[in-house]
Amino acid sequence: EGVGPQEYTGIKLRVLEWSEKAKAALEGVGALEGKNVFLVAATLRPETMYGQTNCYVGTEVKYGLFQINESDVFVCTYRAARNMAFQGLSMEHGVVSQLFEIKGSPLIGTKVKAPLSKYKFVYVLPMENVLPTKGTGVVTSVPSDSPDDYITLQDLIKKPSYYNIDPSWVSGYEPVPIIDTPTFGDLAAPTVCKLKKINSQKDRVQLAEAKEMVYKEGFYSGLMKVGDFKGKSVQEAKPLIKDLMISTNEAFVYDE
Ligand code: A2H
Repeated sequence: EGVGPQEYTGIKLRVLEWSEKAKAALEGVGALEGKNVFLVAATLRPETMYGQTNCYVGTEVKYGLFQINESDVFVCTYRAARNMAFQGLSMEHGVVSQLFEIKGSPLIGTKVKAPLSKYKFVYVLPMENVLPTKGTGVVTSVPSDSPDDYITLQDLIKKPSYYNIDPSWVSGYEPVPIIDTPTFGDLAAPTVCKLKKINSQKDRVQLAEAKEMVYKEGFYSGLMKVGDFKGKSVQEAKPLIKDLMISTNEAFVYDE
């Protein structure tokens, strides 16, 4: 980190139904009526959005609901909302309009619509290593191509009660083969996690190595297996898929 500006793609995951706890907490926040509310995830890999199976937040991370424009409310960290306000994404330059503050924990179990995903809806789930100081504090999960996302999902499948989640929020959400690679096949993250015998999201060092291996292989040798740019290389498809989601108002450029 700290090597200069990073360009992320902000992905808008529309809230379809709040969790029971979020519903209770947000009761009486009248400003939400008639608004589209989105959990906003920051990604470096927009071309992987076809493989989204869920969305992660940190249970202890503080989020806000921010009025972004007439129609949209974003859920992200205050830090990210402030950056967005200085990048021309708010109604008034530099002005943050926070409607409500809420921790990650009550957001768990919320149903959202993930753009380009084959799943009609996905759930908001807990991840231990979500940094409040990076991106929006919301991570969209692509277990086929991100070792962190894959191993966290495995943890949740193995120990739903420990993580306080309903098993139905993870069952049926298999990793989706979206990118073919010569070395690790079309489920690169699960393959590398198995090769390196990574057991849980607590194996930080191993995971960092796995992340590097999968990222390089996908970026330099990956071919899209699905979607609008099927057959193209990952390098070619990345900006095209980013622009496609921007054109449908499902994504935006976010720098930090
Ligand atoms: B990436 P960098 Cl498929 N805390 O998106 C922890 N991780 C975060 C985060 C936060 N607050 N905000 C974003 N991220 C994740 C997709 C993906 C990502 C794939 C493969 C690798 C990968 C799906 N998750 O990242 O430190 C987000 O996950 C590996 C580099 O700014 C984001 O992109 O380099 C990436 O980390 C940004 O990490």
